[in-house]
Amino acid sequence: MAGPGLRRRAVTNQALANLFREIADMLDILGEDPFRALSYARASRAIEGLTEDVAGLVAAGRLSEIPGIGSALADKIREFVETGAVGFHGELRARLPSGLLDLLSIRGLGPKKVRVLWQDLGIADVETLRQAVTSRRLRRLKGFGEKTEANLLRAIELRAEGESRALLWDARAVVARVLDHLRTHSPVERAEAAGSFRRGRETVGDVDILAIAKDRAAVSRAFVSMPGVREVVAAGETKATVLLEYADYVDERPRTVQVDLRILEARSWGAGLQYFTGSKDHNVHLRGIAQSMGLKLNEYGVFRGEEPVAGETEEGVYAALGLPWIPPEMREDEGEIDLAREGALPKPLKGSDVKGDIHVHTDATDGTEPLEAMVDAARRRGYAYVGISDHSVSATVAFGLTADRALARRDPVREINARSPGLTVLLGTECDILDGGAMDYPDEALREFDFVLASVHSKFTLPRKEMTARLVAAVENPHVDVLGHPTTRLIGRRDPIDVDLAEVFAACSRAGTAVEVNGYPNRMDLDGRLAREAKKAGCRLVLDTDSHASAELDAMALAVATARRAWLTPDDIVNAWPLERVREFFG
Ligand code: DGT
Ligand code: CA
Ligand code: CA
Ligand code: ZN
Repeated sequence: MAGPGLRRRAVTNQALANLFREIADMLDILGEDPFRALSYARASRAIEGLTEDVAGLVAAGRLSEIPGIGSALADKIREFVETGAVGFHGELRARLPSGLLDLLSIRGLGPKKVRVLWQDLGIADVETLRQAVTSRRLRRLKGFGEKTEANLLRAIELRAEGESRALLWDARAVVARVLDHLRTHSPVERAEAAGSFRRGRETVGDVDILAIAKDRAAVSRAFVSMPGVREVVAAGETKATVLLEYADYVDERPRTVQVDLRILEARSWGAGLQYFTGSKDHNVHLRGIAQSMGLKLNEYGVFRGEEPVAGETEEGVYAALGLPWIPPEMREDEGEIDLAREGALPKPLKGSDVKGDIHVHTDATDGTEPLEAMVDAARRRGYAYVGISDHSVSATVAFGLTADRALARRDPVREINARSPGLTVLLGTECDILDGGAMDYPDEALREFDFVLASVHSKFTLPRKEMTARLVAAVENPHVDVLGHPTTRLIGRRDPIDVDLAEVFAACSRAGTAVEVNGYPNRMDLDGRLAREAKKAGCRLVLDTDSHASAELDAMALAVATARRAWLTPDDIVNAWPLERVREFFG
């Protein structure tokens, strides 16, 4: 599992960039010298874009190579590298109410607006802001209006959703930490994660861990004394609950997630795993089936009267109900039980069915590692091919490439392919879909790439009709092979665009354009339900990671979980095919 630890260099630079960004914001909120704020904001961006460790630059006395870093800022950087903090940052922080900076995490609020809210209405945290919005007190302020109020309310709700659930990617890291701790520091005989995590939901409310052990008290003790436990909510012999600290992968903010541990009897392991995996609706349906067979189903087993019929294994529990084992990702009571009874469950996709990843960024645009490093990482995963898809020119925030510069990479790609058999590098592009549905590169350029991934990165608020026409036009372009992250939602941050996906899927199906399941931690776009719709509409799908660093190639596991939630089979998925068939599909 890739965690922040695997990209240490980026973390240190990112932490300093975040700190400078916060200094700039605080200077603006306090209404101090705007030029000073600007220089911190610039420095923050410069540090974020560095490909070298800032600590290394300090050690080598090379700070002056960073553009826009004068001697005052250089002092602050050295202070940060030496002490892990910047005193000036603390001084500013002390001048502001403690919850005020949280307002900046609400979409649509920048430092200037936060200053007005604070100075004119005394709003200093998210809750008071919510109250002010619902009692319509903001619309009287200069620069705010009814529309702003409505947008802010939605942004506050989104943030609350994001705060209350952990990303599946972060939950994976938490589960790995917990299981590893229990296995190395307690006499646990068996331990697995259940709940929404095991079902592969894109976010999880809490993490459910199940265990078997003879010495239960020892396991429970080890659990509540794990590193990172912020609070012990309950500590019993069969059940314990803690709040565990972790850092959100995407914004690196410190967060907590609840973790439940239940210690089961070996004879109930399968029944407990089945019960605590859920979903609740799936379980209710199963209990109905059990009753109709004169059986009782609960977390301890399947019983006829007092007589246990099954419970030790999950397979046994399903078999006792006349069913084959159902993959956890399908357990949402959306028809899977009937299919299972008919023996018609789709064969679930395995991670090893995936033969390549074709949404990968490099440091030529907004990735953090060079082409060679990303290719090596793909090779280590055993892929047959990897598609490089850096941004097109319109994506200026992502350092988009001109068509010439993007196509100039044909030579290094050819060279890598010539000297390394086994893995084939495909040169693609993640080309922006412009407002009207035209592509950011001309057709003459698009036809030169091995594949074209078309994505929306701007103008997210077009009205539904225009947005639908925009996407339909893009997927109908004969050079476009894949529609990237079709809804553009960012979990906890940006709602999906308003678009008639049925119409877009129909167009993809007609045009032979595949649809992406993007596994990037806060995208998960399409989700399982929409990916199933796409399949029903006759579309092929592509499972991608949108990696910006080699450790993020692990996000393929999230795309695979989503594909299983969508009941997809290898034949539906372009990058589960051998290279020759993929090339044919891309034409
Ligand atoms: P989450 O944590 O909100 O992302 O979703 P889950 O599904 O992990 O829900 P959670 O942690 O409350 O419970 C884990 C599983 O335990 C749930 O999926 C099904 C089972 N479960 C919990 N409460 C009930 C219940 O009242 N009835 C039934 N049938 N199952 C339950
Ligand atoms: Ca849960
Ligand atoms: Ca739970
Ligand atoms: Zn993108």
